[in-house]
Amino acid sequence: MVNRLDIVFVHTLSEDESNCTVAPCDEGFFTCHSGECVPDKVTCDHVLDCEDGSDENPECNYKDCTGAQFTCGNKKCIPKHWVCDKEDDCPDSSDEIPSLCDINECVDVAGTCSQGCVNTIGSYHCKCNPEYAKREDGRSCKKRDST
Ligand SMILES: [Ca+2]
Ligand SMILES: [Ca+2]
Repeated sequence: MVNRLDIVFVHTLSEDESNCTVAPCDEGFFTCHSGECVPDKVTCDHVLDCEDGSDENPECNYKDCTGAQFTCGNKKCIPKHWVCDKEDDCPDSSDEIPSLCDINECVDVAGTCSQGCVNTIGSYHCKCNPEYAKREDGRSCKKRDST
C-alpha cells in the first residue's frame, strides 16, 4: 500500500514539471502525462491506469520484495508460490511467463512421445532410438528400413 503522503508527493512532483500543458485534474485525481485523470489511489498500485503508464512512475516508492517474495515486472511483490500457478497475480503476467513457467511436456503430458522426449523452454521435441526414424506426426517412431 502507498500511504496518502506518497501520493501527494507524486502529484506535487508532476505538477512542478515545466512545459506541462495538460490541465490538472480535479482534487483527488492524478493527471496522467497523457492528460487523462485517474483517481489518486490508483497511482503506484502496480497497475497501469494511465494510457501512457505515467501513474506508475519513477517517483513511486515501491518496496523491495523479501526473499520469500517474487518481484513482478511491475515491481509488485507476490508470494513465491504464486509464481507459475496459472494465475496472473502481478497482474502484468510476469509471474506466468513461459521462460519462468516451462511445462515439462515429457513428464506432465502422457504419451507425448513414443520413445525419447526432449523438453525445451516453452516446447518439446521427440527423439527416436538409433534404429528408428520419426514418423510424420513428430511423436511416434518407426523402425528404419534395414535395406
Ligand atoms: Ca496504477
Ligand atoms: Ca501466478
